[in-house]
Amino acid sequence: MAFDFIEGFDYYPTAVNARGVGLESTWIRADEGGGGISAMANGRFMPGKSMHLQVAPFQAWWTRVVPPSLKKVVGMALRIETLGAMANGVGSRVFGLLSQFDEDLLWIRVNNVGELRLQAKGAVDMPLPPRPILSNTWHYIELEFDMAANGRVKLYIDGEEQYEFLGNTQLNAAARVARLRYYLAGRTSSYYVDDIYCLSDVDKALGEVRIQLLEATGDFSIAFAPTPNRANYLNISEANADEDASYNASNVVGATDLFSMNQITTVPDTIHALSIVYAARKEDSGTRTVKATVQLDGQVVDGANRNLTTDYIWIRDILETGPGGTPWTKARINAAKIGYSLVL
Ligand SMILES: [Ca+2]
Ligand SMILES: [Ca+2]
Repeated sequence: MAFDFIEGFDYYPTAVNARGVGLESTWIRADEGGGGISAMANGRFMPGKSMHLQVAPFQAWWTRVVPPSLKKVVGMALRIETLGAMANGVGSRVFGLLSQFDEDLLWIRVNNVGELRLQAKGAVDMPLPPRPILSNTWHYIELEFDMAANGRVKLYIDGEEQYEFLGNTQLNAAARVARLRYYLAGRTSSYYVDDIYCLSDVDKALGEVRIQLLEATGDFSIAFAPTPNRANYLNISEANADEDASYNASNVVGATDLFSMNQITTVPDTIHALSIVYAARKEDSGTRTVKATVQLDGQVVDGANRNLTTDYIWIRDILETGPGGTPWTKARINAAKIGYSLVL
């Protein structure tokens, strides 16, 4: 299993951050008319946030670039505000998989009575048994897509298998699944998205996924100097990174800060991955490298080494197992100390 990304939206202070100002390679908004089309809203589970894609007087879409691969598994929570505003018949486009050349590979459409349909290659309709999507209700939708001459599309709604297509799903030999896209459906209906995951090169959907934000709630062991001079966790535990207003700094190779985190409450006791998000920059002219690090039961597991620039960069690591390669559990996440270390 290889996670392309996990997205709960809970750490974005504003929609602007989710649309590309914060983390690298995040969502990119495009439209025909300009203006804001999305905002943060109450999440599927509270506390937490979702992204609200709001009606605009023009066509709009919202794209995420992912590593190109022939196989993808995508899961998402979706809540359409007013089904009656969707198009009749085959319905309005809501979600799509696209190639690295922006070619349409697969669309999810929803019509005005809540029937969900798939269209492959932008044209071939795959009629589904009617399975109504309800207005203003969270549904969890998962797609398994294998792009090949002997390919496959499988759809789950709320954990139940709804449909499987076996056949040619290949657009052309060069195409890979490389973009995920939400469409502001037919300009007429707003909707919310939350708890998205994307996997490469696997066959099996994870089942309904919930993502919970954990923040540092106390210092466990610290080596970085805090600015201002207060508990280190206070300088880094913030939804909106405040850059040089409050931070922890060190020029000592090996220096490590570890924090205790608030406890998981809403997530079931199967943990697919831990995603660590942080922002960092360097001040000196030489190379500086940092890594995220997790300590548990006297063992550690690290994120990738990251070279810093003099401007802040947002960094995200996804750790699919804990120290020693041991699967995560709720108890192990709750016991873990999480932080960062200066590598160089
Ligand atoms: Ca959320
Ligand atoms: Ca800060």
